[in-house]
Amino acid sequence: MLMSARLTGDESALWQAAARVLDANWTGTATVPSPGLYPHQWSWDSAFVAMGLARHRRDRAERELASLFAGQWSDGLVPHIVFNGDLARHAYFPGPELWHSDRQAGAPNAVRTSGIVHPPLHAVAALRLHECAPDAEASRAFLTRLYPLLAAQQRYLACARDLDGSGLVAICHPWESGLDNSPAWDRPLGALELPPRAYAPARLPRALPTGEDYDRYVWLVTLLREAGYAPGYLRDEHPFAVQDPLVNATCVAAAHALAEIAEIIGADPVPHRERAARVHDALLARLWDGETGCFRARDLRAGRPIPVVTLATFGPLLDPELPVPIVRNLVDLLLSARFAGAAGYPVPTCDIQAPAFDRSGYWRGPTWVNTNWLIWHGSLAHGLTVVADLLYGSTLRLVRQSGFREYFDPFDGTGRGSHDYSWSAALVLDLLA
Ligand code: 2M8
Repeated sequence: MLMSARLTGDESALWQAAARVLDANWTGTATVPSPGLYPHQWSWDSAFVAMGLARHRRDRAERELASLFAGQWSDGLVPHIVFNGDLARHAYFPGPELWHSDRQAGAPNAVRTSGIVHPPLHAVAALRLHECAPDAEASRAFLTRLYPLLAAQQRYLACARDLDGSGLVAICHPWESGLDNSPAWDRPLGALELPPRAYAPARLPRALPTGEDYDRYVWLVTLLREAGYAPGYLRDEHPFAVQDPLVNATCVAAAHALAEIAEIIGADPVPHRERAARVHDALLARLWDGETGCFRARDLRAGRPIPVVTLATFGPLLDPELPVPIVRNLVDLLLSARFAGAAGYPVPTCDIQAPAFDRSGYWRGPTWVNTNWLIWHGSLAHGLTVVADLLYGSTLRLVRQSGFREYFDPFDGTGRGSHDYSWSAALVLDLLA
C-alpha cells in the first residue's frame, strides 16, 4: 500500500477502508463495480478504479486496463461491459445473451462483451497512472503498449459516432452516457415507438430505474444488435442519437491526454491535439446555450436541444481550453441554488429546481463520487480552487458519514444504492494522494 506519510490519522483510516473495498472487489484480473449487483467489468468504472489502484496496487491498475482492452473490438469500440464468463447466466441482467457479441465479426473471441461504449476516460486514467508511477521506465513501456488501443478507441468515436459531421460524438443508448436514467434522456426515450410484444419484457433486477425505462433500454439494444452495431445504421436509422456535453468533454480530455502520452512515448501528438480542437469547437458551437449560460445535450433525431439542465453541463470544465467567460458562467451556475448552493452535499445530478429532480432517484438527483471527481479535476485545471476545495471537502464528508456507497442524498448525505462501491473507494484514494 502506497499510503502517503502526510495523512492524518483520520485520513489514514479512510485510506485503509478504501483500499479494503478495492481489494475485496478485485476478481484476479479486474475490479467489479460492487459486490453482488454489478458482477462484471464496466468501462468507465475501470478508468476510475485504475486511478485509485495506481495509488494502492499499481500492478493491478495496469491489469485493470489491460483486462478492459482485451474486450476491444477490431474497429476500436471499447465496450461498456466486459462479461465475466465464469458467472451464472442470470448473475446480471442484461447479460451477454442480449448483446450477442459472439455473432459480431469484429468482437473478440476470448471474451463476451456489450456492443456500446462508455465515456472514454481511459487515456486520462493512463496518464494519471504514469504521473504517479514509481518506475518511469516501466510506466513508459506500459503506455507504449496501451497507446495504439487508446488511439483506436478515439478513432472509433471520431468515425463511427460523429453522426452529423459536426465533430461531436453521439451516444446511441442512455447507458453510453454512464448517467443511465438522467432526466436528459426522458424526451428522446419517450419519443421511441416500441412495437408491442416484439421483444421479451425486461426482468428487473432491482427497483431503479423503472421497468418502463428498462423496456426502452432493452428495445434499443435489440435494434443495435439486429443491425450488427453498424455505423451506417447508427448514422441513418437508429432512433436514439444524442450529443451530450459530458461525454464530449471526456473526448476532449482524452484527446489531450493522448497527445501527452504520445509525447512521452515518442509518437506524434499532433493528430490528438487536432482532434481535441475539433471537439472543443463543436462543443462551443453546438452545445453551449449562451442565452441561459449552460451546456445542453442535443437530440439529433428531434433536431433540438434538450431543455433540462443536468450536471453534464459542468463536464466541459474538463476541457482545458474552455473560454474564461464560459468557465465563470458555469461556476456561477454550480454555486447557485440550482446545484451546490442548495445542496449540503454537492453536486446533485440534476438541477434542483427542475421538475424532474428526484433526490433519491439514481441519476436524477443524487450526488455521485465519480461525477464530483470529474468536476473537481476540471476545476483544478482552470485554477478554480474554491470550487475544487468545496468538492474535495464535500466528497470526503460523504464517504466519512455514509461509507463508500454508490450514490448519496444531496441534501443530507444519506448513502443509497450499493455498499462498497469501487469507484467511490478508488477516487477517494486519488483525492487523498
Ligand atoms: C450503472 O449502469 C448499468 C448499465 O450499464 C446498470 O444500471 O446496470 C451506471 O451507474 C453506470 O454509470 C455504471 O458504469 C454501471 C456500473 O457501475 O452501473
